[in-house]
Amino acid sequence: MEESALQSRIVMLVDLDYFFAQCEELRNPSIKDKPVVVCVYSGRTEDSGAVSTANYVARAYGVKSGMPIFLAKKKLENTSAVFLPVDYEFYEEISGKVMSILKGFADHFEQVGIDEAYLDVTQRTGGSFEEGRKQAENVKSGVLRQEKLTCTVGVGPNKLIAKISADAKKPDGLTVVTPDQVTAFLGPLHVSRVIGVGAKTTKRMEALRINTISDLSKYDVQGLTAVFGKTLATYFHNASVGIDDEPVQERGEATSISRIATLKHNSRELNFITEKTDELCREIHSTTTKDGLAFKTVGIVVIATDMSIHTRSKTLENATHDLDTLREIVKELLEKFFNQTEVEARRVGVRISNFAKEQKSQRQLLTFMKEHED
Ligand code: DCP
Ligand code: CA
Ligand code: CA
Repeated sequence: MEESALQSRIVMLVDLDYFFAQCEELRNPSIKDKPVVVCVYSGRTEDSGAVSTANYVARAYGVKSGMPIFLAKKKLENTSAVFLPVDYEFYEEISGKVMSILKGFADHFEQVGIDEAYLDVTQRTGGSFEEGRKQAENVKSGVLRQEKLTCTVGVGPNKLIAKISADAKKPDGLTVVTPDQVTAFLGPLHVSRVIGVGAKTTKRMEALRINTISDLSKYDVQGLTAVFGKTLATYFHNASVGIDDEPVQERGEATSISRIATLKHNSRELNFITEKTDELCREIHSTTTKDGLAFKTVGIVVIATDMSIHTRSKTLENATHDLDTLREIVKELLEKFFNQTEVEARRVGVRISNFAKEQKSQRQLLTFMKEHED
C-alpha cells in the first residue's frame, strides 16, 4: 500500500442544507415547493428584521441570510412565498437528533454549530479516501432516512479542506478532495474561502494583489508577516497549501469554569470576602475533579457597588488541580486588588482557565481571527 495513503487523516465536514428552512419544511411538507423564508422579526414594525435563512427555491430569487425582510418580500412579490418566524427550540431538537446520528459515524466528533460537525473517520476507513466517500454516502443516506433531512458533506485530509470542499457543491452535495488533489482544488479559489479570511482580511490581501489561494501560496511569507504578523502569516501560508493539523475534538468541554456570588453586604474586608470565594473555589474544584481538569490560570472578578467590573488573574508555571492552591491564589489576587484600589465589592467571582487537557493553539488563533473580522 502507498505510504501517503496511510499517513493521511480523513476528515468529513457535514453541514445540513438550508437548515432552519428545511426544519420548517419538515413539520409542514406542503410548503416545500414554495419559497420559504425564516425571519428574525425585530418587532418594531410588521416587516422589520432580517432573514435568518431561506430554502433554495427562495434563494433562486436572490433571497439570502442577513437580508432585510422587506427586501426579501420585494424579491418574492407575486410568488406564494411563506414567511415564518425562527423557532430555535424546534431546530435545536432536530439538531440534537442529527448530531447523535453523526457521532455514530465518527472516530472523533466535533460539533461546530447548530447544523454542522466534523467527523474524523481515519481509523474506520483505514485511511482510504475511497472508503471515506462510501462512509460519506452512508452519512447522507442515514440522515435522510432517519430524520428526512438533506445535508452536504466535504471529505478531505484535514478540517480546512473538508470545510472548503463542502462549500464546493450545495445543497445535497458530496465533494471528496484527496491529498494529491489539494493543490489543484485550492489554487483557483478566491482567498475569502480560507477559513478565518473575512471581509477585512480579504481587502488587505487584495491590496497585495493576492486574489486566489494560489496567489497566496506563492506570496513571500516574510512579506505576509510584515502585514499580518508571524502567527497569522504562518497560518495563511499553511492554509493556502492545504496544511492544517487542528485535531477533530469534542467541544462542550468548557475553556473556563467560573462562579460568581453576591456578598451579604458590600465590603472591602478580605476575610469576609474570602469566606465567599472559598465557597466558590470549592464548587469549581468539585467540577474540575469530576472532569479531570488541571488549570494554569486563576482569575477573580469583583463587581463594585457602582456596578463596574474589575478582573485580575495569575497564570502558574505548571497546571494544578489543588484546591488549597486555588484558594491561596484567589486570596492573593484579592488582597492585591483591594490594596491597589478603593473599590467596595458587591459581588465576587472566581474563574479558572487554561486547562492542561486542552490542545488549543490553533483554536485560539481561529477564535482570535473571528473576533478581529467584520
Ligand atoms: N443563520 C442565521 N443567520 C445567518 C446565517 C445563518 O440565522 N446570517 C442560521 C440559519 C441557518 C443556520 O444558521 O439555517 C445554519 O447556517 P448555514 O450558514 O449553514 O446556512 P444554511 O444551513 O441555512 O444554508 P446552507 O444550505 O447554505 O448550508
Ligand atoms: Ca447549513
Ligand atoms: Ca452551517
